[in-house]
Amino acid sequence: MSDAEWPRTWRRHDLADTYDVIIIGGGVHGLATAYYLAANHGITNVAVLEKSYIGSGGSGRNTAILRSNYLTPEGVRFYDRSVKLYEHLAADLNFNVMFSQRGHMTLAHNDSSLRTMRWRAEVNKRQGVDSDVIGPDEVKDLVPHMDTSPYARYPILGALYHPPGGIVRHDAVVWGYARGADTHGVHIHQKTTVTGIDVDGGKVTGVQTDRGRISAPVVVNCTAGWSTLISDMAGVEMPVQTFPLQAAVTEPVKPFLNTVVVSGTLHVYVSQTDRGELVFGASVDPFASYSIRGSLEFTEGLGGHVLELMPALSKMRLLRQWAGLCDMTPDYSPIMGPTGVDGFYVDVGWGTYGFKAGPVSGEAMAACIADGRPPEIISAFGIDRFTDGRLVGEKGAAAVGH
Ligand code: PYC
Repeated sequence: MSDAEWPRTWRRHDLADTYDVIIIGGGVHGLATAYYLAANHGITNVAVLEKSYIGSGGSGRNTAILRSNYLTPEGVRFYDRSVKLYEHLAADLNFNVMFSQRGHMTLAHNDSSLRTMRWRAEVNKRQGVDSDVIGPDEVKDLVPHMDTSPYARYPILGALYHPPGGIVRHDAVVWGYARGADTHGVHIHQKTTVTGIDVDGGKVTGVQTDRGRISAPVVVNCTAGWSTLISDMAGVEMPVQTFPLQAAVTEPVKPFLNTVVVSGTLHVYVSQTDRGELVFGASVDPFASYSIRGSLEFTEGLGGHVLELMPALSKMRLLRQWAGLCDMTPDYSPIMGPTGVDGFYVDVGWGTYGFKAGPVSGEAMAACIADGRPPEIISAFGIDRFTDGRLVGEKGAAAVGH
């Protein structure tokens, strides 16, 4: 089949003058919101505006780890709904997203980490999520290459083990939602930059773009990295700071690592892709920035920490490194729902948790827009919690330090 004959996965459209809903951001959150608006609520006169190409932001820069072993009941319920949606996503979208539920292990190297793991395991179990604390012998059974000797510099005292966690093919999730939304009639406009949001008498009326103005009674900010800049355009201030998060990938080798491994103490997480590469990440950079460049400091630190855990990897070569942008909120939970501007909604502040929340966020934001009020599953994540003092602290569930 020549390139010319290859069927387009989503179509190109002229920019219409008016839509019922404009979604800013063509990542998994924006595309999933568009898809569920159309598929679940019959709202199809929807545009997704993406300043670059779809999936070019956080959706294409994450390490594709899925899990629901959070710390708060609100967080566990929310991310568990996402895992459930991911379990059926390939069938729902008729697109192979390669979700591999290979288990997720968070190592404890000291007593206080072990205490947090036990706490998380209890909260998880009460919410019906499969998650438990295991000992060093079980860690060794699951990951034979791990140095579980008590004489290691950072001995492994145990781990929080979460069998439903795993990895997914992140591009496929983006493309699957894009194709699904397109099939329902949603317009996906790539290379379309929003330059302003029009508000009249406290109500949103449309957006300005570098391709012209569009009217809409509903505008949704589904961006990451630029979420404060977009919200500022509507006059809505977000308690968000943006930090880069770096990642790296090695050459492919034979499969040997069948579990996602996280060490918060060593600031590293690693999984092996179906192609055999190891994908690594670490903690967010220690300064606020919009840079998406990798740094030598990151690779040096990463290499040292990975070898503490698995000395056998010393000969592996890193092929690439990159960074994505993380919008951190004060409590490490997202900001979702309506704002003080009528018709202006936000789905932002994802920190390092954004990709795994794509499906549930799309489903919940679509319901919020269609019904005019946030569904129960996101009721704890409204922006007013920062003024009312109802924070949902999820720092303790982070894969690595922040
Ligand atoms: O929360 O599992 C996580 C995660 C991994 C990488 C970034 N966040």
